[in-house]
Amino acid sequence: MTTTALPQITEQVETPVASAVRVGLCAYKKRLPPWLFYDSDGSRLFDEITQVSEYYLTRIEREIFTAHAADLIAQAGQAGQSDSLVRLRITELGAGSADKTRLLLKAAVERQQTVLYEPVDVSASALESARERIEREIPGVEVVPRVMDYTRGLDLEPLVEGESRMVLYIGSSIGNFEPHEAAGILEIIRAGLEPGDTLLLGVDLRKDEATLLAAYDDAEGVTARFNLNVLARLNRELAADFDLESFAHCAVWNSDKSRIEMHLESLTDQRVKLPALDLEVEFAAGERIHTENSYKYAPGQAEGMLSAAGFKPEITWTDPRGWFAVCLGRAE
Ligand code: AVJ
Repeated sequence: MTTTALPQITEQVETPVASAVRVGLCAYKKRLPPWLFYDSDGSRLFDEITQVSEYYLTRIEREIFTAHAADLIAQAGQAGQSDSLVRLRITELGAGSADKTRLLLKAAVERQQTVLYEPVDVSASALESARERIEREIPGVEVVPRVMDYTRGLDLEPLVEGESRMVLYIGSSIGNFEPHEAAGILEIIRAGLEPGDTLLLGVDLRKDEATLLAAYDDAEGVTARFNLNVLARLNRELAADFDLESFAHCAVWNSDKSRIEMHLESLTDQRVKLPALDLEVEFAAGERIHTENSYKYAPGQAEGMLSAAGFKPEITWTDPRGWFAVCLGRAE
């Protein structure tokens, strides 16, 4: 009998972090994708951002939910003529700490006594802590976490008889994506739903430049730390030697594209080693790494995006100044 050795796998496949960093820092215009922000320090810093006074997005969306949670839930549950029989199941994309969601979950429990809540996230640990906290704090909510990258497809549990699904995609999370990518994500969501199900989309609206810039460059420097943390993460995970003192946070309003951009600007000519990637990257003084886009929408634009993806926009709730919009679309 002869034995044949299995071929040896010599080349390691890179992790998603390593390959995103290699692609982004080898490009002519250097960039890093915004999902790299959210390691455990970055997620904590983002929670801190949501409490900074200049960062109006979270506060205003929460005010909208505080004022309208009951109408919002009633409207979503109005799937047909015999609406009193429809039970909502609430699915949230990119749930994070799910703080504002509580207001909607409480309103759902008031309407139907119990509610099944399915937070979807790529991080199993974030979902687990959200589950414990929400089940402890809101009796009547059963939390069933789903670990999934929704940008690649939405593979949800089928509903039971008499249920309708309400998907929450709030916090202007969609604003991180280019318009064509955002359209694709809404189509993915629609494909995972049945006619009559709903999508609640939260988007940040265009407003004066000073307000926008302050929200992404707060006086306390929390957003700067959040942005710079991506370099600290590369130092931790890829043994890189970024000197955090020689890069500066910068926020820019790009009016043509209607987006806030975040960059990290090199303050000197320098060379950075990334041994885990077997790579050295040169920076000229003033050269930037583009780390995030945060699109700001015109009134009516989110409704147009919903229509294009196969949802009928039903109601939009906004704040008195028109800074943020929450739109309910129904799958057709
Ligand atoms: C979580 C994507 C909505 O774009 O406002 C906050 C992330 N970046 N401050 C946003 C963020 C800088 C945030 N989103």
